[in-house]
Amino acid sequence: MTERQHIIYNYLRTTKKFPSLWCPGCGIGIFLGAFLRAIDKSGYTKDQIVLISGIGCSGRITTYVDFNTLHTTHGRALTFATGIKLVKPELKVIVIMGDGDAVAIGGNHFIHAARRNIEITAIVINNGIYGMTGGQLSPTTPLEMKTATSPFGNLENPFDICQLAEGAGSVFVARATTYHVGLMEKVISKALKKKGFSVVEIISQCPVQYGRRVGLNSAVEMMEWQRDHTITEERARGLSEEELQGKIRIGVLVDREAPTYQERLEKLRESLKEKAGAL
Ligand SMILES: Cc1ncc(C[n+]2csc(CCOP(=O)(O)OP(=O)(O)O)c2C)c(N)n1
Ligand SMILES: [Mg+2]
Repeated sequence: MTERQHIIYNYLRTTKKFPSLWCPGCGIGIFLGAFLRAIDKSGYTKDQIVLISGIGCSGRITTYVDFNTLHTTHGRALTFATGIKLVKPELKVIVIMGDGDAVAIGGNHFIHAARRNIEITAIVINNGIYGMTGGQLSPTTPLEMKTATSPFGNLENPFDICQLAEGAGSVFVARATTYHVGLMEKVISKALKKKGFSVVEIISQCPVQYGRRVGLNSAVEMMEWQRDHTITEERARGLSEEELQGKIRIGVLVDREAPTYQERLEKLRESLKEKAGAL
């Protein structure tokens, strides 16, 4: 059996669920391949993993993969994940969200999960748009871009998801694109090993709702854009602000240690037990 066949037969719910709902040229399938290869190498069994998603094209991933899965409500995937991690800390809890899901309707939960440092891997598939509902602007849509809800151009500044995660306290933050498939697999593998709240942003192409609005008329053109507008973290380190203008950093951006929520909770439990015992 080839690696590809192994991944397909082992991790996909091949009966009844396919073909997928994703449009031709969508980047989510490329992400899914890299994600499943990273899982396969991680040593976790399917039963040890809980995969949770919200609503949107990205959210559909939980329909197709054979882990313990939860397809939840828009913007609330992290809240379900938090509950599961608290009750079953031995499970590997992974959340997949779209950009709207994670930082528009779910922005509140995103920053507080990061601040809390609960051990969850949060993956945001950022296509810069609300893909599923017809191309409305999201918090990562560039300024002045015309979308279904900004026909004269977007008036709002976009978020940098990685900076937001870093500022809110994530201990691991990384970014890759669907063009950089090898890097994507590597950073997902690292995030899965991290103790604490880890965030991986995947810049992904949506040729149907995004590309055609900005003159990038195919998945290939969009991925060429990714190639030409990114710079690895290693290369970026030696460059000035001016040289970095217009470049998106990819690779591991933050990797630090901090006590997790579960560790703090365990400590509190122990100290309360001691106090109760002393009474
Ligand atoms: C509470 C609620 N509000 C709005 C919607 C409609 N809705 C479904 S998906 C979506 C946006 C999805 O965008 P994103 O999270 O970026 O995912 P994508 O489809 O781009 O992968 C919206 C607004 C909903 N399902 N639930
Ligand atoms: Mg989106």
